[in-house]
Amino acid sequence: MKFIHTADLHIDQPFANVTTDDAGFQQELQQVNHAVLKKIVNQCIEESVDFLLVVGDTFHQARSSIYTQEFIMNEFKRLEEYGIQVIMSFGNHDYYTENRYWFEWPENVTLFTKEEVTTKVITLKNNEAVAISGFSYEHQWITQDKALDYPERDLDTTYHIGLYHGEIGSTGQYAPFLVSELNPRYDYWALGHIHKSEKISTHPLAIYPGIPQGHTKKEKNGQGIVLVEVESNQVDYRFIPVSIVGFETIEMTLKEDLERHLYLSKLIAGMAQKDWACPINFVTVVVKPVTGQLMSELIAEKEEILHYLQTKLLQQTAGNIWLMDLVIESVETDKLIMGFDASLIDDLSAPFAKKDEFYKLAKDILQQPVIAANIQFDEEDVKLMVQESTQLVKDKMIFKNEASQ
Ligand SMILES: [Mn+2]
Repeated sequence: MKFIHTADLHIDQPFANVTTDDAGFQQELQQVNHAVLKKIVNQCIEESVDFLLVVGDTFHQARSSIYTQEFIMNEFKRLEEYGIQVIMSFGNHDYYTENRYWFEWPENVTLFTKEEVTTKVITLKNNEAVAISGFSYEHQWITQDKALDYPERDLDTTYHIGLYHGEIGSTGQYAPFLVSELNPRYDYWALGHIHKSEKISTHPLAIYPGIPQGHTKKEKNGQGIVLVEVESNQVDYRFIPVSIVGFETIEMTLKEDLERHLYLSKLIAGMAQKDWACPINFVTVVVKPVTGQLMSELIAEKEEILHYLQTKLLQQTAGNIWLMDLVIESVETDKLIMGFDASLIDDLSAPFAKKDEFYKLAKDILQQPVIAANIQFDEEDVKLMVQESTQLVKDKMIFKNEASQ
């Protein structure tokens, strides 16, 4: 038995913060999500798999666009021509509602549409039978652990696979489960929901494929698909990257003796000449100025410098690089910020860097239904937010201070 496992395509999610008015580039970006699904379908055909498992959050929206629906169904039909089946469940983003789909799902597609765990049996070309147990979201949240609802291994079929879209933990809104609860007699647990590629257990083999295509800089660790081969008791797997847009962060240093008229060209050349992994790369550049003077100047003109570099890089690399952000690193100086030591700002922000304190402060906002449905902060987000706002306060104060001198 050979199959490809994917999840979390989020196929109608746009790329965040692409502010360019370069129409060609915008158009190229609009094709990316579709092109990623085409790559997955092509892989299935090239590897002559028996079936494709799609474990939730195929659509980013519960109400998906008609064009997107048609596109996906046509891609699945392409698999039908090769006798490849598709087994699909719905996640917290695309939770299943009947009558939301304007086309008939192709005949090679088997859907899980119920929140209860059910089992479907499919037959492979060699006549071996595979039991597949799983569930779909019918609501945005599932607070119950579903792992213990899975049936015993089916003894009448050659293989048994579990589909599970959810998070690891003892409580949570996304069908929280414990790894130890996954039935060890299943041949494979196909997981979804976590956007990072990770094998969470070897016996039984349980894998999060990660997101095939990230849409924000936090989602840079997804490989997206797993190719799995099971022969009697032997299970082999490998991740296959399919992303078209990559997210990268690089550091560049501006030395003291570099002449002013070379700054911008040095930044552009440094980025344009690098070997990037993906056809399109969303890059965050951390600029390390060596003097406090230069730092203040860069900060003062950051917005315009950023816009200039974005435009030039898109032109010079024919859409290979989108500069997401310039982070101007602070320079350790003896200079006082508005009469205070620079470390004072760090001291002030320190309490908010603690997770509990942040949630206490942001509780009212985070409990608003619209926000709760769309925004979740993990520890890393909170840390980054505190860091960025601390830096912002410092930048403003240093600049004001220097301007007034
Ligand atoms: Mn999800």
